[in-house]
Amino acid sequence: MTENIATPVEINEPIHYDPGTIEPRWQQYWQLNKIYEADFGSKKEKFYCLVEFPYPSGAGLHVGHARSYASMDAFVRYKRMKGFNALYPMGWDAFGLPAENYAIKVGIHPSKTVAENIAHFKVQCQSLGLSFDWSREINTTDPAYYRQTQWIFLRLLKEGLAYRNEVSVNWCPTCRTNLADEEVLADGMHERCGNPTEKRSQTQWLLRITKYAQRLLDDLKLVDYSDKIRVQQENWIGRKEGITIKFKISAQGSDVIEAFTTRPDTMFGATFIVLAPEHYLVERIMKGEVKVDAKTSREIKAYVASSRSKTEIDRNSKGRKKTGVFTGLFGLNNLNGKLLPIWISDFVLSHFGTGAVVGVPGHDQRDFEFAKQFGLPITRVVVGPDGDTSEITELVQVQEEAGKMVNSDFLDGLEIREAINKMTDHLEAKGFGKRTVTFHLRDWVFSRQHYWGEPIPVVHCPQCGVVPVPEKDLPVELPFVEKYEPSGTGESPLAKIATWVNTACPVCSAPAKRETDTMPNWAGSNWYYLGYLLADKLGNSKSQNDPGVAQDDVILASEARPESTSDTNIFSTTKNLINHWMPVDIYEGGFEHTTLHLLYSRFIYKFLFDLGVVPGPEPYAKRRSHGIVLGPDGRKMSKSFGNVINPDEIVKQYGSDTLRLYEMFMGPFEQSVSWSDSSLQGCYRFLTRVNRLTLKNVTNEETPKELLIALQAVIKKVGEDIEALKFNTAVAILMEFINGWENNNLKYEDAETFLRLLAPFAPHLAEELRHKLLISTGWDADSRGSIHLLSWPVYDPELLKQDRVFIVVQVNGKLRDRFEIEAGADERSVTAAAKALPKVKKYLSNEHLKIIFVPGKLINFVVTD
Ligand code: ANZ
Ligand code: ZN
Repeated sequence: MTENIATPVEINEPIHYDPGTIEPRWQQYWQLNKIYEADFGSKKEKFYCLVEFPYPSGAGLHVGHARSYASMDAFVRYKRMKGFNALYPMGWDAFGLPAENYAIKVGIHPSKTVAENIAHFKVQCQSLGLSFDWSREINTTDPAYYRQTQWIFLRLLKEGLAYRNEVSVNWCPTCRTNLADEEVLADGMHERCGNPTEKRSQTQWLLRITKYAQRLLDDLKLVDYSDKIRVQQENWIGRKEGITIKFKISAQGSDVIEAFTTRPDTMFGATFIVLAPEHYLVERIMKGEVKVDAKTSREIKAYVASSRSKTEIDRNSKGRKKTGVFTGLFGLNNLNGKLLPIWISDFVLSHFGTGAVVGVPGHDQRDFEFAKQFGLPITRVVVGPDGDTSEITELVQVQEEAGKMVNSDFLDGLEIREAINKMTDHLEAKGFGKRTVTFHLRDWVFSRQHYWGEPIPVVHCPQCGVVPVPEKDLPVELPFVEKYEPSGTGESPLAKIATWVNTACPVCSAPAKRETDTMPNWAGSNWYYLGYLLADKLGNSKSQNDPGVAQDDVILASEARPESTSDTNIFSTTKNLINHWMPVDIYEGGFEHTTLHLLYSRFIYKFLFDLGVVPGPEPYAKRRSHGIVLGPDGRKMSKSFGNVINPDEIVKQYGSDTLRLYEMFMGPFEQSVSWSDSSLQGCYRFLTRVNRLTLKNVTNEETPKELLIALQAVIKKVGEDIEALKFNTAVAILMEFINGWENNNLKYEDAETFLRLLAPFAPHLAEELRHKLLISTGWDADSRGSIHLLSWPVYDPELLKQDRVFIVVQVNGKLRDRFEIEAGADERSVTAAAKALPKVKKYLSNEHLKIIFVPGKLINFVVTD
């Protein structure tokens, strides 16, 4: 590998930092020598670093992508130098609406725009010098790739985890398409087009993710996610323990209502029952199966119709004006024989609990608002703060966490917690209710009525019903279409291609029709971390969807392909590979994907685990997320604000090393940061100085002791900081170090050590300078290959001990003393030394001492007495 250096560096170049010349040269060298390809035959310890693969939009790579990719690139480069066999792959999540919408607008086939966008993204990634292993590139729209996506779907179907059901779906009248909940913003607008959405009912494919809800929650214990991410997962899963209570409906035969509550302690305070407009009893009333008078029936019908257009937030928020209709019916409270009027109101959600609520207006704010609106009685059953037992009249209601029960028969005097247990036991013993666990998580609506997605591989046969396409016939390829417009009826544009839709039933050979729904754009990213491992096995099959092929003579690759004889399950033939590389060691990406994509891919991975395809229950051992890069004005970057920073421009002006370094230096990795040109220029100046110092201040004489000691501290700190994803402080200490270099010379070896430390952050310049060092000195280094294949420097602990710093000691923020200690000293030893100082000691009472410690700099004792 080291023999064929493609582009030797000229020795007599001027001392001028010219990234525009050196960067493309080294990029080419790295690529030719394949230095970043993971070794799939290696016995070295593996390290799998995953960053979220982009949707290749027309806008190209933005500085947010660059923050993630460059930082993790530094991390991976460091791991390689630490001796790991690292895998850092990249690919394209290329199905989805934008390409389709663009096709509708300008009439260019999505496969064409996607290919162009990918080419552009790839050039951008390469111009950043990212060390991706391009030999494992994947593309979710490649038939060879989505063949596996379809295979997973068929297995889900086989296990009863994919099913069809009539569901209430979000409908965007503008895009004329159905949407998943997560595509609808909090204000009810469609995430992509910004227009209002509605609800309507349609048969859809769903995945039974709820069956995995408990495991998705429990297994968070097995992984290392940052707290914020873990909490997002927990909240979305939303496990709640409570009880479902039965209420007989008076004068209506056998009908009962079941209501889910987390507060059975308050049941003596129940004064009404409320049903969601979608509740089955409401449906029965409207069909005339449950009798109410004609006027009420009309009112109910009108009310149910009007609630259709409201969003969940509109319906359920506290403080919104409550609406509703009284049904004229009553439910029996078994506890005290009281009759509770049954109302219908849209603040009750159909898909949470049982879609029916016991109204306890004394202690639940939405119930309170409802009771006020309709003049329903309000009963106190929990004693308020300060022993308040008066009637409840104020508008402000709290759902209390603690308090004693009143007006509640056998619960009187008990604390809420005890009362909940006692009541739950009582209701269960009497057969009035049943302990229930509910989840916020819903089954996942998995079909879209769109063209640009993976076809769902089933056939509808008039005799046999829904028939899966046999695995050997996968992939079911997307045909080429000329018209992409949604049909507007809610059907996919695929429904209009007769030659594709009409097929034979795989079971009985009778004429049958293909499913025309496609998968949502989350489907391909469910398993892409495995896709990289199989990239070569997936083959580089090019799509047959050549835009030049006319619609009528569509040829599907699956038809043209000879009868497949091999194992249809690629996963089983690559088991060793998967067992070796999984789980992903670290997964990094934006916060916008830490709820759904993370949950969906965890679910699919668990399913694959149950099938025996993967070695463990969790795909990602560790997950972190970077903060957003905001515009220079502190606002989110957006075309409309005119504050978008284009990475290409920065690379052109300053070089990619400066951009990379700056994106790591800009602030703590997990925090959002505003773009700063002056800080960017500071990074450029730093690299310019490194360039000059390496070419001028290097000799064959020993490095001065001070500087050598300082270098040991840098080795230690940069390594520790990278491990902790503290890229900004790692860069800061490199910057600090060169101040000491300015008036001194470093010996070759030590200069090279510094370059090794710089290599993860500024890979081009580090490579260039080391190369120049080798050539100009004739010095025989241990290897003449790339700096990125050298080992990470090791510091000398003896020398490090001699590195001393001054610590400032404060008490309540006031300077009291300072003292010298070895640079790496930890909080415990610094605290002990500082406490012993006479000038400090006299201010410290031993109790209530809070310590603020800034390593290497300061300790502040906060005495609160
Ligand atoms: C009686 C009660 C008394 C409730 C009380 C609360 C406080 P949280 O509150 O988030 O834990 N609920 C049940 N099903 C519902 C539905 N389909 N739509 C809207 N609200 C519904 O969620 C549980 C509570 O939400 C339940 O407990 C119920 O109100 C309400 F002092 O029942 B509770
Ligand atoms: Zn059939």
